[in-house]
Amino acid sequence: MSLRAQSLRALVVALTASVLAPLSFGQGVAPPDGRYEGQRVVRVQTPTAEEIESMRAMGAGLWSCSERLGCTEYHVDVEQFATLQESGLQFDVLHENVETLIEAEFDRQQLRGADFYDIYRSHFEVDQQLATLAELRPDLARVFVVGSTIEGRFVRGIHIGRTDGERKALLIQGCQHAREWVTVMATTFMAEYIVRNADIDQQVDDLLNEMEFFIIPIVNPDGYEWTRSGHRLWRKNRRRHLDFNYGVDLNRNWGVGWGVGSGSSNQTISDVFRGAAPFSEPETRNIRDFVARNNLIVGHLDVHCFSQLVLGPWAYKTSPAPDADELDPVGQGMASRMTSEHGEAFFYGTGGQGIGYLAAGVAPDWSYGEHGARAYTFELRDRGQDGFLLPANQILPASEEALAGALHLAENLVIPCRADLNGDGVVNEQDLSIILGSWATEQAVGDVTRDARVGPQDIAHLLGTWGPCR
Ligand code: 0X9
Ligand code: ZN
Repeated sequence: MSLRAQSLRALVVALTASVLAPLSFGQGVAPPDGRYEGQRVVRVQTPTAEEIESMRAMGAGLWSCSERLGCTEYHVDVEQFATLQESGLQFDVLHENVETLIEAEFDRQQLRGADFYDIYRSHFEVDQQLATLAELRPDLARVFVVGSTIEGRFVRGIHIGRTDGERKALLIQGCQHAREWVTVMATTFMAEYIVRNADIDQQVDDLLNEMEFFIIPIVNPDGYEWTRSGHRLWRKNRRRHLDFNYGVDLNRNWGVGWGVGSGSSNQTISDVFRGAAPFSEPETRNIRDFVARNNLIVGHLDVHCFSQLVLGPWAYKTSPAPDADELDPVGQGMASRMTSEHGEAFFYGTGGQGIGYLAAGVAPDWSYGEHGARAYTFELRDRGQDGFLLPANQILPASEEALAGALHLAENLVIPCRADLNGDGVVNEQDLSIILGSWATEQAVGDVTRDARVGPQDIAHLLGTWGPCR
């Protein structure tokens, strides 16, 4: 090869490598590099703001999702631990070494031939899994691209719905926060369960007659792959700021409640940095535009971890949502369905109460405030023991809990319309006469309560949902 051809080839190789570099096709997790060596996880008694302030002054890293009055978990290095010991604050050590937890996670990730849900999967593997599901049931499922990220990755989702007409839809998304690995698996699991059980599980089969699902397992693939390459506790996306800090908290970047009060930060270094403006980030903008194009989205589930909570609007203020009467019982119902799954307790609350702090500019506040969607946050397992480093053998039970909650929401999205028997968008006397007719002739069409008979209970249901059907 001539010298010129050689250097041309080198140039092409270098260019290709630099274009591909930010895109990860890999499947593995980077081996632990000692970055978290010697860090302890401690649960500190924080009965007043004073203790929280001392921990801040120490520079301790937050392990729990937020600082709470009562107790708060932190990860502290050796020096901070020594300061803590001398401080007189009350605390327990939950883990002696964060690095050991990350090593254990890494070891498990090496399992070969593991079932998909036995280990945490890469962005690439999740996309492959969605494609496999779509191939399995082309009549029911297709992969869609929501848009791309700052580093040029595609954000993909799966649309599950029968093709014989349009129906109301539930949007489910995971992994706005990079380190919340179990949310990637749980949302993929939901998609898989719905696709594979469409004709087997009666509840799913019935639901698909009435609605569709859009499931986006990884809203923040740049951040997710960053956590898989060694920065395990990274939360934000990977925007580079002019001051060389990185990242916007995508769940502070949505357009309702953005920047209000103390529920986010204007400091680029903060883990809850809200971005320069609402929807400054492609990851949130893409979903905003996607929802605007799909006016049938009436429910929205934003899946996070950890704390075992279901949270309803509002997150940015303490006042009750205008539809709290309707939203709260459904939220309670989800929490109790999730609890029943494996006996792990889940609780329902709204921003101020449930989680103990206000969060401004979160996704469900936007979809509820802007579109009237029934919108909730899930905080999956656990309650702080392993936190974001949830052992992979809990992926399946955590996913089953998430699925149970999501199906309960889905049920409740369609219930108000079950009595709209002629499908004209309003429950009225015409539907009543259909029920009366089917009661007389013993036809199933009037069985809006799905109890295998037509009777007064169906009329009561119809009267309860009288009027325009959401
Ligand atoms: O702070 C957040 O964005 C969420 N918690 S997390 O630990 N996963 O980061 C909670 C959002 C709060 N949402 C509501 N209160 N609805
Ligand atoms: Zn989160």
